[in-house]
Amino acid sequence: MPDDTFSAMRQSIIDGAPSTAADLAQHAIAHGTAPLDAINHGYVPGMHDVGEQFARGQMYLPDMMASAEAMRAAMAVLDPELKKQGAERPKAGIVVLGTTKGDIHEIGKTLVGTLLTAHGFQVHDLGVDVSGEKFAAKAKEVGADIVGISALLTTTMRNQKTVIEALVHSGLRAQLKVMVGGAPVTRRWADEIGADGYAKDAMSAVALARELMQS
Ligand code: HCB
Repeated sequence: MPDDTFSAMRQSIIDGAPSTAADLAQHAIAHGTAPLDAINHGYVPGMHDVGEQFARGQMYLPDMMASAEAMRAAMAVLDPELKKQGAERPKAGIVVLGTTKGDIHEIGKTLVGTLLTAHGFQVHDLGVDVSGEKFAAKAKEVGADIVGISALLTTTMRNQKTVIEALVHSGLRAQLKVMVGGAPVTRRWADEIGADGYAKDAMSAVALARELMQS
């Protein structure tokens, strides 16, 4: 895929243009581009630009919402392509996934879920604004091997710890692994709150989940 297509994808996110973003995704698939390349080299860099412009006060909340819509439109095209691969694989493990209480950022968490599914994991996505109790109840219900907790705000990162505490209180902590991620999250933070691992992006989350299944 030529670089100018990746930059058009990036621009469609910055412009908050869902139909352009979706058309470019269709075009990429029709021309044999790996969906993950389109995500990693086109759309995600666009989201990063949006975040930086927002931080500098050059973009406002409605712009950021429009960009998220464009990302969703692209993912609606790419998601089924990514998931197709998962149906043909043996089950790699059971994952319960969600974004912490007070946090409505879902794009990164959903992408992690899609790639885990594409790599054979059975994923139960609880969505956004999820309490520790909900994580624990779902993990118990489905017999989770891994709980994946996303947080995009410095103010909601601490709720990752609350989820781990809920898992301890419900007696589940020793039976499963916890992985954390999200833009402000670091390996150091993961160690500090007693998570089993940290992943910086969706592909690393798949590698980490595989590793955690072996440990
Ligand atoms: Co939002 N927002 N936002 N936002 N937002 C951020 C996160 C800021 C960094 C922007 C900035 O200031 N530079 C900032 C947070 C600052 C901070 O806390 N330090 C911020 C803010 C301030 C806010 C509001 C408070 C703004 C306001 O209302 N004034 C508000 C919060 C609302 C709330 O949650 N209570 C808000 C709202 C929004 C929306 C609704 C407009 C929209 C979200 C829409 C949606 O998700 N449906 C939004 C967006 C889109 C962003 C940015 C621009 C992009 C986030 C994103 O989708 N990134 C973001 C800027 C940024 O992050 N650079 C900005 C792309 C994905 C692919 O990356 O990092 O989410 P990711 O996920 C990766 C990775 O972290 C890892 O894998 C993923 C895939 O590669 N990963 C995991 C994630 N979770 C994992 C879990 C695991 O177990 C393992 C790996």
